[in-house]
Amino acid sequence: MRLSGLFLSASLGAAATIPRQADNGCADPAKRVEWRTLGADVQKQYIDAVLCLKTKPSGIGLNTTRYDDFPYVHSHLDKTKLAVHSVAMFLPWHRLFVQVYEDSLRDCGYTGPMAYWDWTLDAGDPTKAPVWDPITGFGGNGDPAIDVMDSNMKCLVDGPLKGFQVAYTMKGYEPHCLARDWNSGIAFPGDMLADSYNKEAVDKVAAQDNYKDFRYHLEGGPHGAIHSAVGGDMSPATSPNDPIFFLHHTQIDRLWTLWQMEKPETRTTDFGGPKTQNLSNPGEATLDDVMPYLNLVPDIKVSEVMKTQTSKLCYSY
Ligand SMILES: *[C@@H]1O[C@H](CO)[C@@H](O)[C@H](O)[C@H]1NC(C)=O
Ligand SMILES: *[C@@H]1O[C@H](CO)[C@@H](O)[C@H](O)[C@H]1NC(C)=O
Ligand SMILES: [Cu+2]
Repeated sequence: MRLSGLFLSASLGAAATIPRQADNGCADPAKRVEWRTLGADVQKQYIDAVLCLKTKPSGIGLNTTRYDDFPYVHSHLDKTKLAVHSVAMFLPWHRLFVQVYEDSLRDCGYTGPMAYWDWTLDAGDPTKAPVWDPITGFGGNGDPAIDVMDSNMKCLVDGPLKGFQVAYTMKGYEPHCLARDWNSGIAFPGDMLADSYNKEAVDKVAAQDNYKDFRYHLEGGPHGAIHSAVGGDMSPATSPNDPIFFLHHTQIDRLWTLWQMEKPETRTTDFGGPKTQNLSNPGEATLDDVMPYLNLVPDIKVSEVMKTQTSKLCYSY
């Protein structure tokens, strides 16, 4: 099921008032797969759809492209009190964000499965991960000689995304080349913080027995490590500038889903932790909290996306 059709009447800032529905709307869940299993033809189709998003108009009234809507929304939420990181709604917020991106790729002709990057498979040497392939992947590290923004923004020099222009930095509208800066250019090349996202690290996260601790360790551990290790545009809150963001966050969603499926009766309703980033008074999050999307899709309650096989979302891993 495609999500966009359900959300035709976005109204400014309004919370979704769609009543909770019985979970019988997902007869045929779409299976999401690891990037390296797609095969070269489907990988090309995926990346062609990414490039296509850069040719479509914004869906939220910006003067930039559909692709740029994603880093814009993601970064603007982090500048406001409506934080979606370091708070309980980190996982459900990104779950829907990734779904909206998938729907956009489909509008651009992508017909293959939604793909994730299972970085545990590459923890031995993350620099050799198939996602960086210069022909079938997203290209590799940025070139230190091309540091256009004078701030660890090193342009890609290979792959189909070479020359990919993104529109936003944390300062606002600042068009620039897509940049990567593995290990911030300092640590030894093969490392890329892999100890934080190898199998042992992920097993430790998966061993947490409640949502609050699971979210905390997943976000601060493997999730944050990949953002830092890739560097460049992947480091600031404009990180959806790098299309690898979405393969990374599909993997994060996968780990949450697999954790939920271990005890579906309790874990598909287990939610909690800080509601806001205010350390002195964070408040306690609830399933009725409304997640903000700045018109990318209508705002929606956390409870609506706790399961991946409903009338709203319909996929499996
Ligand atoms: C697009 O909007 C930004 C402000 O967000 C502005 O700085 C920029 O000049 C605009 N670009 C064009 C081509 O109109
Ligand atoms: C954080 O919470 C404290 C205590 O309720 C409050 O005084 C303060 O204004 C809050 N800070 C922000 C930035 O909202
Ligand atoms: Cu994020």
